[in-house]
Amino acid sequence: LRQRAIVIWMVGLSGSGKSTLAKGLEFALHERGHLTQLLDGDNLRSGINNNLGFSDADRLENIRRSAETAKLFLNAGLVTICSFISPTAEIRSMAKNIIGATDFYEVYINAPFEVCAQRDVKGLYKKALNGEIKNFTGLDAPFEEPQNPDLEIRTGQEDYALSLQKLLDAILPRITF
Ligand code: GGZ
Repeated sequence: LRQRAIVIWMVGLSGSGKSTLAKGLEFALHERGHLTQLLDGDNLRSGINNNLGFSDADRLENIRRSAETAKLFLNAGLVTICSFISPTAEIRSMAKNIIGATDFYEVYINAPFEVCAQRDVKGLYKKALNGEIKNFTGLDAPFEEPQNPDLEIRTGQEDYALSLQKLLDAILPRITF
């Protein structure tokens, strides 16, 4: 196997399509013989980050540990796909600093708040809008849009197949040589 390892850091609101695209990307890379590791809120917040919530400080620590974990997989040679809301410029620059700019590829999964709230796959937006969840990203917790991502995918405007194709087209040349 020949691959150049990088960290693909996917940023976006809850329900924007990060996890779905991350899983689709991982499958497509596996089909091509690549070795990958997927890191997301689900597998890290249930384990090493299980003492963290959604305050600003906890999100910063969540991303710090997640980026350090991603760096270990990067250094082991895996294409490491990270899917975290990563809501602020501060959080994202910390992740980039931990991983190192040359191996960090930032993808903004851009779907408007209204679209994510409309989808509401997990019912979280309904709860947040009813005041049952505090510090919800985009509502009463900040989401600063990435100003200069390496790639932007507009899942509100294009379907899954096209989004995944754009992601693959951008990533494959960066991990093959
Ligand atoms: C945002 C929340 C919250 C609050 C629970 N705000 O769509 P999901 O459910 O599966 O993904 C979201 C996940 C966000 O975790 P991250 O580790 O990616 O966030 S961060 O980068 O900001 O640290 C959502 C769920 O957790 N969730 N409460 N208050 N999302």
